[in-house]
Amino acid sequence: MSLSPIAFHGRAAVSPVSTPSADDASVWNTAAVEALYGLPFLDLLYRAQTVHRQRHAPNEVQLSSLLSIKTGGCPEDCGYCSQSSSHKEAGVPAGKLMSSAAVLEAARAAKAQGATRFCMGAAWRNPKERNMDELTTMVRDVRALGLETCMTLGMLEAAQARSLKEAGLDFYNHNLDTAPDFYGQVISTRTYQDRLDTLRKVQEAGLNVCCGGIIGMGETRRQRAGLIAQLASLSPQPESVPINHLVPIKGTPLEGAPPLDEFEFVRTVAVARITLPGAVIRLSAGRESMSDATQALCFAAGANSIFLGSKLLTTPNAPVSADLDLLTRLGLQPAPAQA
Ligand code: SAM
Ligand code: DTB
Ligand code: SF4
Repeated sequence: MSLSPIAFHGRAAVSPVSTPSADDASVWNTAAVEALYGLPFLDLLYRAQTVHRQRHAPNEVQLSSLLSIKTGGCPEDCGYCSQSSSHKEAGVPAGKLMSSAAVLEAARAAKAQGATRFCMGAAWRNPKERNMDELTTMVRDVRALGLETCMTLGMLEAAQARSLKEAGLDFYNHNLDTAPDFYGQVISTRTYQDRLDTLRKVQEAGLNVCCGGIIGMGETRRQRAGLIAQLASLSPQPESVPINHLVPIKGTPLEGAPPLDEFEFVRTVAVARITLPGAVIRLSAGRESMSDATQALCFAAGANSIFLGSKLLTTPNAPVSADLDLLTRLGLQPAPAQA
């Protein structure tokens, strides 16, 4: 039996906010994005769900798996991160780069669990030349399993981005993290411009860009809007946009960040969906402490990717069985590979 849409004959009206057409990034300045945030919650969700259905399969969620291939001892001082050598109290010891054989084994396990993309993260400011052979071997091996590949290794030189692309890398993750006017309160060891420069090199190498940020670090709503406006203004817009909820980690400067209203997080997902209509929006860190209902609202707001696996980089993620159960309860299907 097919169901027809429910007609509504009452006082129908969605609150007015002009919606720029398609991917017209130039119109999404901070004020325009902040106006979206200010919509009544249900109007915002309706708009986001409408955009989502125009560009994406409505009931599909992309499944990625994450592995820390080099943990801890990072020279950067990102205030949220357990892996910075400035945050020893967080208790994450510095490790060495994993062997490509061990990475391949982890990728096999991720595929068996249902992931279609394997993301490899390293606690580096940037990869060294001496690491490149091992990194390109990892990419080739994981690609040969039939998985999409993603890496996040810090800043890249143009030649490094090209080598990774030639090896078969599909996506490079490098986040803007927050708005330019809040950034300096979170990180002092590299600039916003450094990040934009790496993103340009990644894009010029022909890699798909995965770029997003963290919500809940004590930023204002205007600063959240500032982050989304930056992401929406990237040209071309990123193919993948992780929206992380801060995981407050003991021993980091942001361990005591003020709690965020969960609806504000859902609003951020919706605003990202509307302003980045073609991107896959990844409901990224922080799901472990979210209720099933909040996650379902995030899917309704246009999130269509999650990390599957019981660990992120250094913090726990929801158990695989619980995630697969949630998808089943919501009638959501794993999406086919994107790249
Ligand atoms: N070192 C590389 C870099 O920073 O570009 C790659 C790894 S880094 C851990 C990747 C991203 O994870 C960061 O940009 C940040 O957005 C996110 N992240 C790290 N710690 C987090 C936390 N405690 N809560 C939420 N997101 C976090
Ligand atoms: C991203 O934006 N989020 C992921 C991935 N890119 C590498 C990392 C989340 C890390 C959460 C904190 C941790 O486990 O250390
Ligand atoms: Fe290093 Fe990345 Fe952590 Fe920043 S987020 S301290 S660059 S591992």
